[in-house]
Amino acid sequence: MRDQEVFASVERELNRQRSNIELIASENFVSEQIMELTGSVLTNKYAEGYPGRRYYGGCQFVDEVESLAQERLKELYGCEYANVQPHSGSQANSAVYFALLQPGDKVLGMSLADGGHLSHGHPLNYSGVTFEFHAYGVSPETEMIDYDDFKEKVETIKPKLVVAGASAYSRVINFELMAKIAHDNGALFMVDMAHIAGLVASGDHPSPFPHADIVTTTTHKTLRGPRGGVIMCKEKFAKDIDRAVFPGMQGGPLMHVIAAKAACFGEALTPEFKEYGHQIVKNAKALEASLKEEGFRLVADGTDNHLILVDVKASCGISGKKAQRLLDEINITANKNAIPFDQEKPYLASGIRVGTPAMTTKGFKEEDFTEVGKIIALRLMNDETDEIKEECLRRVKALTDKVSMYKDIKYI
Ligand code: DSN
Repeated sequence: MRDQEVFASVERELNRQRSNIELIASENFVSEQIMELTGSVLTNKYAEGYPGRRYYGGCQFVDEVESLAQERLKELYGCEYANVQPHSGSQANSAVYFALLQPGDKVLGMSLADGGHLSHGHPLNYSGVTFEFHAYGVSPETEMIDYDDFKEKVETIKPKLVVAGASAYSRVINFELMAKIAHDNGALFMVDMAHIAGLVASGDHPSPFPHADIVTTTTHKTLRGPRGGVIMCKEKFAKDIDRAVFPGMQGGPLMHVIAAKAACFGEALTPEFKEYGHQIVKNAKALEASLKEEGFRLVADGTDNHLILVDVKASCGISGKKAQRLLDEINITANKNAIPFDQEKPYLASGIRVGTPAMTTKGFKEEDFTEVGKIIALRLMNDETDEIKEECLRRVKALTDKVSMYKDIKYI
């Protein structure tokens, strides 16, 4: 019997995804083939090990799927080796640390407060608990990565590993320079390109290859695949990485997700994907211009990629938490986010993070994002009145009515 209770909630979520303007920079809308593969019979199969070297019988077809995913990923980024088994980005990162480091080893990663990620050494995260992480960050003047300070830290701390990559950073990251500084000082250089993986694939952000020794990414952000992670590396690290993922960190790989990853990499190899990547950046520039025109202060004065950090505290005197709620109420979904040197606690935060990937997938163009910026301003720059709320809801609906997604899907 079909579980009506669960499907009813899923149907409500489907409707939310249809009717909202989705601005969470790390989210996207996958293709129907990717959803179909994620829900396929491969969910039934155990396949501990790697293609051709499994601990279970009956793996001949999942071997085909995993090998296809590996080959496509290598082609997409021009890397030497790929492990497509990590269940998530955090698990990909933990496997890299497990492969390259001993507990207590020194690592240098970007501070979460400046746009980094929990798994890059936050004291409450396994990374910060297990290894001696130090942090680099952004300059107070430009709010962009302070490469002089980074260099000084690499030279004085002498980390075994340097981690680049961010989850709330709107400018280009100079992987080439960071790799040179790391390598000149005897450190390995790893890039977690989760946020920008799709932009690297489309040529809209400089590639971490061939500068990095190891690259990790999630597959569900700009890359627009199923939820999951992957690790790419030079051939000389392949054995250690494989061993660290299985049996080090994980047991059976999620073969249904790996099939969806293979399809995602296939999609990312098409000319249409390149157009989508270019459009993400064009849309972000349009949103940047619109928000600036409306008087918002943007962290680092704007964006080069898919996301913008808006200082709502400085721009309209409210917390990120309140801005998130006000936008939620007009069907615009974003997340509160700390900004560099934030005076607020992270739960309140002074900023919101907005991104263009999901609505670019739905078909929004520059003029739509110009209007999104105006609606955000109308809602956040004014008193909380029913009239303004109604006007914003009407203008959001006018935008979302122009595009459609998952129109033949029905859960109840
Ligand atoms: N939680 C993700 C994000 O929203 O950026 C990073 O893993």
